[in-house]
Amino acid sequence: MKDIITLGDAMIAFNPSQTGPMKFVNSFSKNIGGAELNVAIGCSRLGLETGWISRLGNDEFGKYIRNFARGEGIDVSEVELVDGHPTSLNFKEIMEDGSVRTFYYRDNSPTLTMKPEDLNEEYFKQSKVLHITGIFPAIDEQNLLITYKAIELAKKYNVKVALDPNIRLKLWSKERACEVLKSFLPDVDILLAGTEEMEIVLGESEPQAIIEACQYYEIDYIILKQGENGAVGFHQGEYVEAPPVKPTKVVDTVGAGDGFDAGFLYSLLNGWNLEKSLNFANMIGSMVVSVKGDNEGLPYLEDVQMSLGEIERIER
Ligand code: KDG
Repeated sequence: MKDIITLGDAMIAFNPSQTGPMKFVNSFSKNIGGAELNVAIGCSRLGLETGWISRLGNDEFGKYIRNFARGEGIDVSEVELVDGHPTSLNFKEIMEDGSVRTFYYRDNSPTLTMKPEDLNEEYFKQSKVLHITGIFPAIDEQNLLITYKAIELAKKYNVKVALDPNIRLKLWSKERACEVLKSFLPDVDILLAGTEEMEIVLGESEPQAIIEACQYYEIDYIILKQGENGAVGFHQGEYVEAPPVKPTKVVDTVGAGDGFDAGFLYSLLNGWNLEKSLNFANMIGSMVVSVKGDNEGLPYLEDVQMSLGEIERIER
């Protein structure tokens, strides 16, 4: 049985060895990115059983990513290496203040070789949560059809659907993102969204107004990530505001939302209340931003417990 399964494209993420405009950066380190894979890594490090559905290029980078995911304890039996589509890439630019720009090289993503009928029904039957984001369907219309099929299978087998809109305007327009993400909402059980993303989807910018609008879609958990302002959540009439956790240092904000998602999904599967879940997820988000890389800062369970002061840190 899997706790969480995810569906998405992953990339080799080239991180600059220095801050400043990318055109003047001379060396990059080879890392791995991909929002859905990041969530699977985060969940796996916390101790959940995870699975990732994807396609990678049948090349050195594809093999590297698959091995990495496998090494993180993620089930990769639904990840195939395909010919004719090189593994996707992205290059990051990080400025002194920690702000980031990403440059994608993924027009020919290996996931374009997938079809809705490639989804393995058995995989869904044996899972508790399907985590999807707006990135995979933004890559191509075919990926959108695969996402709809994944949702259909999740509903068929009573698998909870978690959605992080993860709106990437380099991949689609605001109008298209709004249209597609709205079409998912009636089937979403757990919404893990940035407040500003919901402004694009629902036209509301205040948490209370967003929550009200989401109730129309009968979303069980409505969670709004507010970055340095913490998070708010709504579940069965209970509204909780969770304060932010100040990171030791902001080095790289990419992946913080994925870390938050992993923390929240872990909490949920452990039956924790909303307040404890939000605080735990916020802590992970703040831990991720203090490490360079999309998933390098994702903590193991004991790291979070130490940061929350629940267990003692023994240095030597
Ligand atoms: O959420 C982090 C992701 O944005 C990053 O790992 C790369 O998937 C990625 C994307 O499409 O930007």
